[in-house]
Formats: sequence, structure tokens, C-alpha cells
Amino acid sequence: MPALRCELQDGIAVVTLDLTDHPVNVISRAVKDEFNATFERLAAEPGAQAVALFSGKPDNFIAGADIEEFVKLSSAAEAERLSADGHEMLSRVAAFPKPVVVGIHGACLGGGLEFALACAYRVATDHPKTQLGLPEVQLGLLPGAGGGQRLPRLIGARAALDIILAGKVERARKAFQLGIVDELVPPAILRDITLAAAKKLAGGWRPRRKRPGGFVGWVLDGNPLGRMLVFRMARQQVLKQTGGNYPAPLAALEAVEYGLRHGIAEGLKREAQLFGRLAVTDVSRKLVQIFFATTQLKKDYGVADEVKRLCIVGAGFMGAGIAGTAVAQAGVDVRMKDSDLPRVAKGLIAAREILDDRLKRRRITKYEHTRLIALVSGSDSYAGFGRADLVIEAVFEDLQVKQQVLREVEAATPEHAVFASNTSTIPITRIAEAAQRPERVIGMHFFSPVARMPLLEVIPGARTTPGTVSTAVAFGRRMGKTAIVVKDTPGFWINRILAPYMNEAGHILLEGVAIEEIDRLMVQWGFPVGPITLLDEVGLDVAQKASGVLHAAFGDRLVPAPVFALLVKDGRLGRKAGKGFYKYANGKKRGVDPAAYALVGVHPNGGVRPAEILQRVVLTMLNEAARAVGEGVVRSPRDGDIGALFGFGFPPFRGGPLRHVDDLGAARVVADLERLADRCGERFSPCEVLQDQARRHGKFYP
Ligand code: T1G
Repeated sequence: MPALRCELQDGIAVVTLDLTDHPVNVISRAVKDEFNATFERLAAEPGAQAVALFSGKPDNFIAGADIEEFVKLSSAAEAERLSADGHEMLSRVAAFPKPVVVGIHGACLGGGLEFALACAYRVATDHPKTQLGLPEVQLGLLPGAGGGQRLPRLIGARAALDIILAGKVERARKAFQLGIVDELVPPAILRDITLAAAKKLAGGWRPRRKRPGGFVGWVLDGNPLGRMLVFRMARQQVLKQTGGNYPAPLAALEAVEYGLRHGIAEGLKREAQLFGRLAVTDVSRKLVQIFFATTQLKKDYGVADEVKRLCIVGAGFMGAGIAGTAVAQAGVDVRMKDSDLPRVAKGLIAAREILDDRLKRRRITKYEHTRLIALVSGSDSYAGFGRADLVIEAVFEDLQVKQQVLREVEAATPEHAVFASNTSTIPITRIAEAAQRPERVIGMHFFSPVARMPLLEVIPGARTTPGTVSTAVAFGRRMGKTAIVVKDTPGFWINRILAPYMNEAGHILLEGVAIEEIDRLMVQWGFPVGPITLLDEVGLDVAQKASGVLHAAFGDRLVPAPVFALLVKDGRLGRKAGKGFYKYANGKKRGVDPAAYALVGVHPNGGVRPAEILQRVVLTMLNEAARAVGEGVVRSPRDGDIGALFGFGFPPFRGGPLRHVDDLGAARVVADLERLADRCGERFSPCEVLQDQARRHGKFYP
């Protein structure tokens, strides 16, 4: 079926793009050929004074170039050719002898936005589904169809770099404020306004656009010295954020700078060369695999019951975080309950702060803020639970307390209501022993802070039904979470593989390695923060409790590092207590607290070599991850890797712990673990899964 439909309407060629065999519009080679043929025909069509392009999809404009296509590219030269073909097509659109106007509704990303940028005029709908951006660096690429050349010239270098280097996607209103979009309209009149603009342009009218980037943009972008300053600062920022592990943002920076210096034609050539090189890197392959894995994950677990009212028991830090995030993301009616009204009031304030933050960052309008605030209510009784579809408890981490809450909730809620526990250490099956309806009991383990951490672990108990799993997963997704279903075993997935990683950091600290050195090495390896900083963020009391549960369940392999207990005893709970391994003041980290060393009875003396630190901290996690996969803790290596990436920032360019085992090779991992076991103790003995893979030359991703 052709992707383009074309009809003449009152002197305007109305072109509709609709890939009927694909859920979203993408620009593939075939679509490119159709565009070229169509524009060639329209150039000679006397009945067409202008072109107006729309998407035939209900809520998707163009999702970019066809990712499926460029993952098949085998050489840089081939990828460079693909990019150059895109340039040829869009240069034809940009130089088209008649005005080309696009009416954008839905996602307009990557090559889709690059197509729109080549057009003469852009109209977009003011709708949450209408998002515009150049997310290519998220795939280890750079905008390969002229985005790095046209966007800086439209909105200024700084604003363009802000979008390109972070792979940002902006809502339509922001895109309009930046000048990417010329008109912002309600969906109902998108077609009319777009056709009217095409008519006006056909009659010779031209839009008056503000200077790209405004006065400051003119000063900085408009002269070599200003531009050099902008690019130097941008380069420093990229290196600081990526640690040099991600080549794409630096390449994108080079393409933009080169084009501004040597003109669009030369810029496009450099862009194609750089795109070619990036497209065949291992980093890009890994990031594209993550995109497809997360996309597939969205499809698992079938159809769920609609949750219209969420109730939350426990208005503390986690409960309020869940409430605020649920309202902000899912726009659902939320009722919080705690034992007394002062606690409820505190929870409501904390939940509201999440909405206030969204308003402050212009993620929502004042009207939306007011509407969402009205959705959150609270009480010190179960009043209002009679209409609950889902109840999430976030009360004190104690089995009896949770079972009592479960009994009370079942008495107050309808038969169909799902009861979810936010527990991080107690088996769901144990909690469900107190249930009248154990099939509706499940775990929904959120990570702190709920508003920012993207992962949700969904844990079915022994008698939880698939429908309950689907409801919990679907609602987690409505909250903007990436949900993985994990087995009801101690520590579930994230805490299970983080525990040995954190323990090993504690052991290495006791061997005289400085706290900053341990954290620096792991950040350099690709983590967002080091293990010691992570302990302070999570809370040392929480870490101690979780590692105690794992030690009890899995034996000495996971014995907690003694340092945790020593700091907890001294009230050093981490950031939330203003002190842990680091000191904190006014919410900011103020460096390592020397008193922490005194407390654990060690003074940094250099200790273990960096290479060994890395090996011990990383391999102990890989070993536990392989073991847990073998026990079925996660449903697939894909889920385990996605969980580690979204749960605690395992370096995406390494693909996840299981992909990393594949890259290293099981035989090498086993040999290294055996050497560490000889030197540092039994906790490093390679698990059976790895030994078996080493023997069979097997892989987690065959
Ligand atoms: N190419 C191929 N398939 C794509 C695709 C793409 N660009 N985008 C989505 N799909 C598939 C996806 O795999 C899934 O397939 C289905 O569409 C629905 O996706 C030259 C080089 C657009 C916001 O990075 O962010 O342009 O599993 O479940 O939740 O400079 O998809 O159903 O068979 O995610 O409604 C840049 C990636 C490409 C955007 C829609 N573009 N896509 O979300 O649906 S590189 C992107 C998304 C590029 C140029 C460069 C989202 C979405 P299946 P979905 P959704």
C-alpha cells in the first residue's frame, strides 16, 4: 500500500502520510522514494500552488527514520549513504518551488522533525500527544537528516544544542515558544489552519520569525568568538555528563559547529560522515536494543482493569510520592489514609509538591495544576475506599502491620479491588496469607524518590491471578514507570543484585580505599553515582535492613559489610539524616565526612588497585544477576537488564548486567571470579549458571 495519499483541494496539494502496515509513521527507504516521486510530480502539477502534509495516524505524526532499517546496516559507508539520501530528499523539500506546510499532531521525532524543519511553515496541535524532538543521541546517533543544520538556524545554536545533545523531546507549547513551531492550534482546527497557511504562503505571504535565539543568541551565535564560547561550554558539559562513554553527543556537537562555520552543504556532508561512523558502533547497537526491549516490554501482560480511583494507606515519604506521581502522570483520583490527620496533611503537602514542581518546570499549566490538585484527598479513616479499584500500602515495613492493613482494606473495598504492597523485603505470599481474596494481592515496589525513579517491580504472590498482574503493570505504566514482573523471593530483582555490589564497596572501603575513589571509579565505569553515594541516597538503615533479609535468605555470600551497621548505630542514615558517609547541608552533598572513617576504624591508605576494585564490584553483581536469572527471579535476561538500567542506572552503553556477561564471555567471567574467590573469599565463587554457560559457550542473548 502506498504510504502517501495525495488530493488537490482548492489549489493546495493535500498529502497524507499513513503507513497502514505500521503502528507509527516512519521514514524508510521506500517512504523516501515515495516522497521523492510525489514531490517531483507536485512540482509540475499546475493545480497545486502549495503542499500541505498531514499524518493519517490518529496520534502520531512521524516517529523518525525507520530504526529497523538502520540496525541492519553493516558498514559506516552504508549508513553514511542512508543519511545522504535523507539529505537529498529534505534538500528537495527545502528548495521546493512551492510552499510546503506541515500540520503536526502526535509524535514528531527524529527524521520526522527534520522533515518538518525542511518545510516552509509548521502548525502543531496543543495536545499532550504532540511532542517534537531529536532523540537520536538516545540511540547512540546524531540527527542524520539535517536536524543539526536547520534547527540551530531556526532557534539559535544554544537552544538547538540543548535539544540535540540531550536527545530532548519537547511538548508542542514549548516547541512553539522556542520557535520550532509557527502556530499552535487545538486539534479540531489543525487541518483548516494548515490549509489556510498554505494558501497564504502560495499567495506570497511570508512568516515573520523572531531572530534565532533572540538578542543573546545573536550575540553568541552570530560571531565566531561567541560561537566558540558556546561550543566549548557545551563540549565540557557533554564530557561531564557522559564521562566520554557516549560518542554521539560529541559527534552531534561537531556536526552543528562544522555546519555553522562552513555552511549547510558542508555541514550536511560532515553530518552524514559522522552518522555513518556512529551507526555501526557497539554503543549505538546497545542503545537501539534497549529501545526495542523497552518497547516490547510495554506489550507484555495483556489487557487490564481500568483503575479510576487509587487509594493509598500510609501518607509518609513513599506513600505521598506514589500519590503525587499517580495524579501527575495518570490524572487519577487519589485518596490517602494514615493513622491521624497531621500525618495525612503532611502527606497531602508532599504529594502536592510533586505537582508544584511540574508547574514550576512548566510540565503542566496552571489550569492542569489546579485540576490535578483537586484529585488528591485524604482521611484518617477508610472513608472513600468503597470506590477504590487499586489500593497501595506504604506503611511500616513489618509483616503484622501490613497484614492488619490488608484485612482493613479488604473490609472497606469492593471485591474487584487490587491490594498492592510497596514492600521491599517482605514476601507478598506471606502478606497474602491474611487475605480473603489472595488472588487480588500483589507487590508494587517503587523506588525512591518515586517521582523520579522510572522502574517499578511488580511481584505476584503464590495465588495472584494474571488479571491482577496486568492491572498492576498497566497502572504502573500509566504512572510513567517501566514495569518488570519479578519473582516473590527476597530482595526481588534490584535489591538482590545491588546487595553484593554495595557489600563489596563496603569491604573495599575497609581495606583502605578512599570513599571518593570508590565512587569515582564506578562513575567513570558508567554509573550515574558511585555505590557509597547510592547508599547515602537510599538510606543506610534501609540498606542494612534489605541486606539483612538477603543474608538470612541466601547465606554468607550476601553477608552485609560491617560498615553499614556501624554508621546506622551512629545515626548516620545518609542524606535524609544530613550525614552518612558524606556530609550534607541545605540539601547539598558537602564532601566525605572524615568521622565516617573513624567510625569504621580505617584510614584511607590507597588500598586495592583500581582494576581490582572495578572487577570485584562489577563481577559480584554479574554473578548474582546470573544466579537470579537462573532461579527465574526475572522472566528473561531482557527484563533483568531493563530493570538494572532503569532501577539504578546500570550503564546503558553496556546494555545491562546480562548483556555485559555476554560481551565479556562467560568463560572469562568464571575464570576471573575463581581468581577472586581464591584471593578474597567464597562469596566470589562463580554460580552454576555461569559455569554452565562457560562450558557450553552459551549466552544470555543467543
Ligand atoms: N522506527 C521503527 N519502528 C518504530 C519507530 C521508529 N522510529 N518508533 C516506534 N516504532 C515502533 C515500535 O518498535 C513499536 O513496534 C511500534 O512502533 C509502537 O511503538 C534520520 C536517524 C513514537 C513516541 O527515537 O519514541 O530518526 O513492537 O509502542 O508508545 O535523524 O515509539 O508494535 O512492532 O513505542 O505510542 C528517532 C522512537 C529515530 C522515536 C510512539 N525516533 N519511537 O510511542 O508506541 S532515528 C525515535 C518512540 C532518526 C534521523 C534519525 C515511540 C513513539 P511494535 P511504541 P508509543
